[in-house]
Amino acid sequence: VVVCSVIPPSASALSVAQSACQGLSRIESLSQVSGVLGCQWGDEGKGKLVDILAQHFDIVARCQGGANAGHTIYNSEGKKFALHLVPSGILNDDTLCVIGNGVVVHLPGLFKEIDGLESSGVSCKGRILISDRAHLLFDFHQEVDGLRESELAKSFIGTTKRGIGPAYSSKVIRNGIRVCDLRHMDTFPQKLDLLLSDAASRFKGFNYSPDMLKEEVEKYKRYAERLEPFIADTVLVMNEAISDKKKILVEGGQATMLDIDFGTYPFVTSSSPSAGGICTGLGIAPRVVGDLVGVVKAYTTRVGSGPFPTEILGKGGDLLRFAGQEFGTTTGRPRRCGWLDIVALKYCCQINGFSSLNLTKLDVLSEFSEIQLGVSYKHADGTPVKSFPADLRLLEELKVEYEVLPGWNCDISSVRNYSDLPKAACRYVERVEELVGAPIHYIGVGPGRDALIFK
Ligand code: 2SA
Ligand code: GDP
Ligand code: MG
Repeated sequence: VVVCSVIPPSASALSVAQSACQGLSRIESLSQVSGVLGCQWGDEGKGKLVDILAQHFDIVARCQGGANAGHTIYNSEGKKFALHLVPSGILNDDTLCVIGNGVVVHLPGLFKEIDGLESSGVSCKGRILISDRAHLLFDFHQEVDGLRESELAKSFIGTTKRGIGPAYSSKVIRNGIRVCDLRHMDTFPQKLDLLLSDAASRFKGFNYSPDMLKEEVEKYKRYAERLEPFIADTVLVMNEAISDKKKILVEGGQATMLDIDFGTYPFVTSSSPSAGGICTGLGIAPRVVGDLVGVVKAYTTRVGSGPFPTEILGKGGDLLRFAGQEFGTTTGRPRRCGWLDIVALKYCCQINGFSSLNLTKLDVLSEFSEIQLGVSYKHADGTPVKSFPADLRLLEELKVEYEVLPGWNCDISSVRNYSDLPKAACRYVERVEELVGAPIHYIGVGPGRDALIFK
């Protein structure tokens, strides 16, 4: 329950100016190649931070995932944009947006997104480059995604059904079709036929006919023409930009706990949303990658199936979901909600080596008079669990130990200076820093561009 407003109007102008100054120096000190990565199970608010930082970077690049991502951002007039494949730098006129080789690209979706942006007044012409090495994600991959989920019945993953798993499967099994293949329409039908026949032989529910192939080939001839100005050797583009001292910001999709290697497998996505994905998905060397900012919600959400140790079931979860408006940006699905999980966050920090964190949606916790922090895990027999476990059975059985912190019962959404936050809110932020061992440099107190506190 919100009972007071914390900053007196007279203090706010000075606070905003101080915060803006501190923010600028924080942002300007980020290294030439920096990254923004998700620390939990996605939807931490990566898009918002990328949009804000993009004003100070020449290039914003996506390195993995596809249109499963949903990044919600607002421009300075408060107009909302939901991005899926287009990097969140697109609202800044001077930023070049790169879709790297590690991304799986659904062309009909990409063109729809570009058309939507253009009709909202965002010029995309000459501002988006797509790697010639990126793999194409076809409509049939999406159909197969749905068929796989049905086949899994009760153990379904809860994918976005955007065809992500099947497209990465085609890539890894080595019969995928890449963007550069669109330049050879003579061999394209044969390649697509192989993919579609494969799907038809695997799934009874997949109807494949010669007409389907013909139709798809005709569509892709048109797409190939439209895509041509966007295609680039982005490995060269990125490395030349690095030599030219241009500033590059890498935008992660999903998050470490959904990583194909480090996440709660098999309830994960099919790419590498953690630090390693930056190099493999863009073709840049590890030594050029500098600061990585981990984005972490002040609580936890997860969409889809799979383990979630700090999940709040019932009314508490509903309260968080409505307070935080926790519904999927891509699918509209209600997100599962729970308390912040320090064990998972520490594991994620180890994997990525973040230089700082962005704690988002702190404003949402204003609804709670007490806030819980999941600080450690115990086995069923009471012995401590050392780190986030791989074993799903263990994850189901373990007990989470919580620390209870007082809430602040105030609206903090208009605070712009750290020292103007209520004491209890600062205590929460500082306790998280202490437990995790990484500094929180950015604190989100609302969805808008300006709703960011620099610490
Ligand atoms: P997929 O579609 O194969 O990548 O799904 C596999 C798992 O990865 C999860 N996943 C996500 N989790 C949170 N947010 C995502 N993006 C959208 C958003 C999600 C939406 O921004 O809200 O709209 O539903 C995202 N993308 C993939 C997915 O839930 C599966 O658990
Ligand atoms: P992403 O996938 O990590 O970019 O996150 P999403 O865009 O899917 O989900 C985050 C949601 O929270 C979006 O609707 C954002 O507008 C919103 N958001 C981001 N930061 C904040 C914040 O600090 N406070 C509040 N209330 N909302 C935020
Ligand atoms: Mg999202």
